[in-house]
Amino acid sequence: MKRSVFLVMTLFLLLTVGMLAFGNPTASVAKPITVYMVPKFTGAPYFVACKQGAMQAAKELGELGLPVKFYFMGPSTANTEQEIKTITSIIALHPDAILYSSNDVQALIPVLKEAKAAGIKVVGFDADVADPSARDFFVNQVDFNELAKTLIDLVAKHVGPDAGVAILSADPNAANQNAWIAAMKAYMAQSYPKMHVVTIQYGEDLPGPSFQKAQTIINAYYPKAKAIVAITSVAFPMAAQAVLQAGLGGKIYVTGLTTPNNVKKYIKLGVVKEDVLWNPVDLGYLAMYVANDLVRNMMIKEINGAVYVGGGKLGFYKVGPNNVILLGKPFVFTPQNIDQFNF
Ligand code: RAM
Repeated sequence: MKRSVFLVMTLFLLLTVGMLAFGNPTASVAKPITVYMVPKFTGAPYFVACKQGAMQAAKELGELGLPVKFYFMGPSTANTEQEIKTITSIIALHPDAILYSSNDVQALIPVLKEAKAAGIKVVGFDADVADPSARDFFVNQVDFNELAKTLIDLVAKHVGPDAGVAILSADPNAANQNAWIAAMKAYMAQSYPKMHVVTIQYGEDLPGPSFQKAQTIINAYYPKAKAIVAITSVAFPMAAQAVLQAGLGGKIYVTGLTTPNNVKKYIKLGVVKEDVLWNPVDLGYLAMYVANDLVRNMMIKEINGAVYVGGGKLGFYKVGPNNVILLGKPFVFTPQNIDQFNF
């Protein structure tokens, strides 16, 4: 970032916060804003971590004189219909912003548009919908191609460049998982032309069905598939459990995306060697800052037209095409580092 741009941003932030917190003797604290976070489902450590990050940001903003009333609401397990109902009920409460992670790439579009039409700022995080005009911004947790490279390089390293791969996904209509699958296939074709996807199974982000689909992979596709890449936080521990129960630990390489606490046990048992993710706490934190900046009109416009958003302690983020803000890079948890993390 150019030094002048950085200086302008710093000055802007100091002035805004200074004005809101100290500058106005009659009202040193701004009017509270109300923000609802609607995850795909509430009952998983992954989304609890997102919630923690959002709460942290809300607390910080409050301390800066920018109070936020924060609510976390959604279906307890993955369910598109319930998610739509939740958002419909929230619209009736007229909040300032809704943060969503969509179970389905299409089905939420009308209800998000309804929220926007009602004057509510709509910010996606984790999983988007297909129509960018249905929301204001989307906070993307990780670059699709970097994530694909990280997962597929691990498969190549442990199983070989010609490995048969079984993918265990979430809902067949999940935007994030489908984008990662496409990126993994493209990266395989480019870097390991003999590697191939043997099957894709969908466990709907539910523990029971994910476990069953992992068993299907083991019973119907092993040894053609010697790697399972489980790309939902719910499915990965289920796949590890299925491989353990089948007595195939070390024979089928299992990796994927989940919170570290979900796979510590399997790492200790040697069934899992690596777990890949990003920081879900930071994801919720950044999404909350984006909502705040949007509602309070605190986005920063640079001279050449680029827009930046202030992400609190995470720094400034440039808004990309289609109003997507990229959080960062994938992180690999290994037997050596996993005990440093507790989420
Ligand atoms: C699940 C959800 C979420 C995804 C993580 C990795 O909990 O499907 O959208 O980002 O896994």
